[in-house]
Amino acid sequence: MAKKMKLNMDTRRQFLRKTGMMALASTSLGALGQPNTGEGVTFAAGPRPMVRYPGKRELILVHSRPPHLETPFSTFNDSVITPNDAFYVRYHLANFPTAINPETYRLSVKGKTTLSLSLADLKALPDRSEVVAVNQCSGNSRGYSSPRVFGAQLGNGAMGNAKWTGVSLKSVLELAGVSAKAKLVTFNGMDTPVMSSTPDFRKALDIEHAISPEPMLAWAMNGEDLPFLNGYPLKLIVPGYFGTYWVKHLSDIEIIDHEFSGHDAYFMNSGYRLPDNKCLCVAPGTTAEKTRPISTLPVRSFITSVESGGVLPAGREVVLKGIAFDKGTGIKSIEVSADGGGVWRTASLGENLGRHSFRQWSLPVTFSQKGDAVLMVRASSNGGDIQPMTSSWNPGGYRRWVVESTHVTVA
Ligand SMILES: Nc1nc2c(c(=O)[nH]1)N[C@H]1C(S)=C(S)[C@@H](COP(=O)(O)O)O[C@H]1N2
Ligand SMILES: [Mo]
Repeated sequence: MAKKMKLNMDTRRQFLRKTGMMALASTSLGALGQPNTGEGVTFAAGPRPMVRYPGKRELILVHSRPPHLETPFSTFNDSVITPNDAFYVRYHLANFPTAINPETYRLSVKGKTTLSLSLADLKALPDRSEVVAVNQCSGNSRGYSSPRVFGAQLGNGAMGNAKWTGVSLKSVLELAGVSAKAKLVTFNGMDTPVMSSTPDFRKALDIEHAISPEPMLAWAMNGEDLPFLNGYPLKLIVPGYFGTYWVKHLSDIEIIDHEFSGHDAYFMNSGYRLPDNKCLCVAPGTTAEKTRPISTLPVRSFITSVESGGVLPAGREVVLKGIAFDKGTGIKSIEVSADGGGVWRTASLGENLGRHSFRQWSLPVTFSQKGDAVLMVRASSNGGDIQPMTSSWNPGGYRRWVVESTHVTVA
């Protein structure tokens, strides 16, 4: 107990010191953020500074109140698992916790009965499991939306792949008791709005989804306690679904038998929605008549071994490497083009860490000519989806789904 108290004090002290000092001490304007994709897109705000928050290495600052930090893209080339200190951070509400005592923390679960579970209670449940899964923000890559949309101008670093340890949501819901009339399960974290006019950040899952085997209550990430800024001490993991459902600092779960409505249902009923049609898109500049909540991850792939603006050698073999992922059907194949989409060659797939994980790929190529080259990667999923060559548009700039281009110089 003493150790935990001390850890908690340290976390708090460190946090206060570092957040207080950060603007003065750690903000450096020296480093550039993401380069452009080569599609002629630049970020409206110009170069983005690197910042260091507690428990984190230097990450790209998107904004600071509340913290919104992007992972530098080169991280995804270094390892298939995103390190805890490199994992991106996103909050909506400025009043987020800065110190949490693991001894007094309780998770409230309202079903037929109301439970108040400690971390020890959760860790003692019998169905502990692990999953490697991608957490991707709905707005990842929004900065490439064309025409531009409102919202954080994100590069491709609002995603990460980690091994999550916890128990199934289902087991905890069943402990509380699920009535036959149950319709939705709502989730709330410890962060709150500063002004009462701002809605709280709450999310909901359909009861069928909530009691399916996949959603998990996780206390560990890559074998360690969750990083504070990624939702310590407990986070909802929804494999295959966008990060908006992965509620951090989870404190309240409620099974309800009616619609989720009112002021605090804003992030389900107004935010994080897509046009309700087959393409989930509208003509640029227009709005959809009907919308639906954003849900699963489309299949995406990236080249990680070289970024736009990079230089590759002519006349000798270079191994192109990258990652791909989808909503959990798994990656079936990867094709790579080194000539802007003319000739496509099949890449080799790396180790399979599970169908929700990043899947690494590699392909040796030899460029015979010097000059500019456009590299592309296209993933197919076991579910039968393939990345399209052109992107569609939606007002939120959510769910980017297109074959990405990497513009390099061969020299
Ligand atoms: N409590 C809480 N949980 C939250 C959010 C939030 O603002 N508050 N933002 C959500 C969104 S939109 C994203 S993209 C992910 C980001 O997870 P991370 O910060 O752990 O990377 O957290 C989700 N969970
Ligand atoms: Mo998000």
